[in-house]
Amino acid sequence: MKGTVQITVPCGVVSKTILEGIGRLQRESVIGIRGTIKKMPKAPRGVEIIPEELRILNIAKPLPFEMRGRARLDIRLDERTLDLRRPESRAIFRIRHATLNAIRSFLLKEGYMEIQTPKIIASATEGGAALFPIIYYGREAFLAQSPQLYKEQLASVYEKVFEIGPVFRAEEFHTTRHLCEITSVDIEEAFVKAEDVMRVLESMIAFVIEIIKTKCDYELLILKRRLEIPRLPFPRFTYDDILEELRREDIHITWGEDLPTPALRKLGRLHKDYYFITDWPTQSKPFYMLPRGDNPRICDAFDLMHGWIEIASGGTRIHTRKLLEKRIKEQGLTPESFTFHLKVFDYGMPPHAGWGLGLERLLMALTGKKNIREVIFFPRDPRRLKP
Ligand code: AMO
Repeated sequence: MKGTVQITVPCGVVSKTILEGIGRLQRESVIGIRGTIKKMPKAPRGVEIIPEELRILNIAKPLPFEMRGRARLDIRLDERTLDLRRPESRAIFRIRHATLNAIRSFLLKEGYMEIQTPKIIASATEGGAALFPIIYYGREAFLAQSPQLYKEQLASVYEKVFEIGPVFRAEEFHTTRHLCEITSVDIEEAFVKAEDVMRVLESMIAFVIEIIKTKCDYELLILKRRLEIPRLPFPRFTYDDILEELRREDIHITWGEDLPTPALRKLGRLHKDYYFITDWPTQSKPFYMLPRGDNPRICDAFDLMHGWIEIASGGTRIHTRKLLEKRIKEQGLTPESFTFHLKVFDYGMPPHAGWGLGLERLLMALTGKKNIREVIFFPRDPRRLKP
């Protein structure tokens, strides 16, 4: 049997040594018990143990917060390992474990090969401001914001690749949905377009939910969370549709801008489940997204949303060197920093597409947690570097 069980210590039945020993214990102390199991319908598991032998392995000090009460998140995070013993936290990370397993088995079944790309890199991919610089043997280097360039390169060799790994974002904001270190699930595939990888993404989400519903029913119960398997395909709206919808709600966004938080909040009230936003302005997306042949102001990029939160983004990529160099310059970056990447495009780069999904953002959607710090073991944000 696994989990919690009630131990009852009736005076006059158990020995004096056991009674004294139990009296010395604090919550969360580590003990071993040998005893008789008795039926007890009122106990949480329907049984209780009457101890005949008690072994005290380690006595805990008084705890900094009440394990079954509602402690402030920052206090819990200061004592994260202890916090993880709370049934709710434990349930979240069981779901995280099952989610990762489900993602991996889905992508393997779909024929993607698992890759690992460097996390110490030489140049930005998602915009320079959000990079952590490091000193690498006297030279400047950075922590990777995304496996973007390497996954594109490896898709030119293996056609279908995926990576599950850490990425680092030097975020300036203090929000409930941003962290500085996250786990990113990335795919990249040759000879396909955005729409093809969007189908992979939505099928993967539906598969993950199906698995969580069956394998984590106990954890969902603890979190008081009901999950529905979403219907496929997910709704698709263009960026222009969304701007128009927001305009009707009296929120006016200049064409070309990203969607600010109040607009996202409004969208979340209008669309509660999963949906895609497609056809983004080229200027609002990274340099590697493919501009439309008929209208280069728009690119073949998409975001996957859940309510007001962006879970993933991706698109069709540029696969010719000339256009890629032009876009790098237009985004204010220097092509020389990307020589190692650009030259791969000289040797036959197939058309390709892919996406990157923030595991923690998906877990917020799955667990219903409102703060991203709840769904990562040891969060890193601008204020928190420990524990
Ligand atoms: P993007 O920068 O949109 O795209 O990141 C992909 C997904 O990662 C998650 N994410 C974050 N989660 C928590 N905190 C953060 N600071 C944070 N930053 C990003 C989001 C987001 O949707 N290379 C592209 C992907 C691609 O085109 O393949 C990229 O990195 O869920």
